[in-house]
Amino acid sequence: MLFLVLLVSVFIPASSTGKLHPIFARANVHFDASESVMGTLYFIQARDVSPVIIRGTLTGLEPNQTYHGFHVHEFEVNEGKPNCTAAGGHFNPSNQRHGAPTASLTQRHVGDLGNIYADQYGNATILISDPIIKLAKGSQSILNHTIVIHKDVDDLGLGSYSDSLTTGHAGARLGCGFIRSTSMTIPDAFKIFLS
Ligand SMILES: *[C@@H]1O[C@H](CO)[C@@H](O)[C@H](O)[C@H]1NC(C)=O
Ligand SMILES: *[C@@H]1O[C@H](CO)[C@@H](O)[C@H](O)[C@H]1NC(C)=O
Ligand SMILES: *[C@@H]1O[C@H](CO)[C@@H](O)[C@H](O)[C@H]1NC(C)=O
Ligand SMILES: *[C@@H]1O[C@H](CO)[C@@H](O)[C@H](O)[C@H]1NC(C)=O
Ligand SMILES: [Cu+2]
Ligand SMILES: [Zn+2]
Repeated sequence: MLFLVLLVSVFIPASSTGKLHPIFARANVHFDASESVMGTLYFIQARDVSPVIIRGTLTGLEPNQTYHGFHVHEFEVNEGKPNCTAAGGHFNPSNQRHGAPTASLTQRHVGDLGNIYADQYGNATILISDPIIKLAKGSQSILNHTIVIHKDVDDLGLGSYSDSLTTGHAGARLGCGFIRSTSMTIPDAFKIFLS
């Protein structure tokens, strides 16, 4: 319910918070080096100052593995059969350390979205609101970058591994998808983001 209020509020114009001008994107997520589909993610930013909301379902994750690192990585991948290694490192335009999604811009990579939770069947329902990634033009825009799902949990930079401050020690790349700008009607957006 709280989220519904938040979501409706981002659709309602208020001159003090910038002009309503929703931008949408989607990512067709595939297993690494495979045509096999993991799911579809939708992104919306309602106005320049709004958070980006990510909604979608991913399936086929290993049952009972629970948390999986979830980041925007730097480079484009093929949309039909992605090579997730080719996505490069975390999207990090302001050259910061790896961190938690709740951290400020100087304490995380722009692409650091933390973890997604997969249930005992290996399905993950994603509903994330992030204030740092953008769809609007600018250095923090994730359009034309790639979302990556990892095998292991992201330690948010708090672990003592050598790669905790670069990758969160999140391990192999299970799947990924290129984040492409897309158009959507407002009724369709309500269906996707309020379902
Ligand atoms: C996947 O991308 C990596 C990094 O760019 C590259 O080294 C590797 O050869 C690629 N694999 C295939 C099968 O193209
Ligand atoms: C996952 O955990 C549930 C609950 O503990 C268990 O019943 C199920 O067998 C587990 N599934 C696998 C594939 O390990
Ligand atoms: C997991 O997702 C698959 C694919 O969408 C679906 O067929 C299955 O019913 C889901 N399982 C559960 C328990 O939600
Ligand atoms: C994304 O790529 C498309 C096609 O190459 C290009 O037209 C568009 O300007 C790019 N968008 C951003 C935000 O880089
Ligand atoms: Cu990653
Ligand atoms: Zn990172």
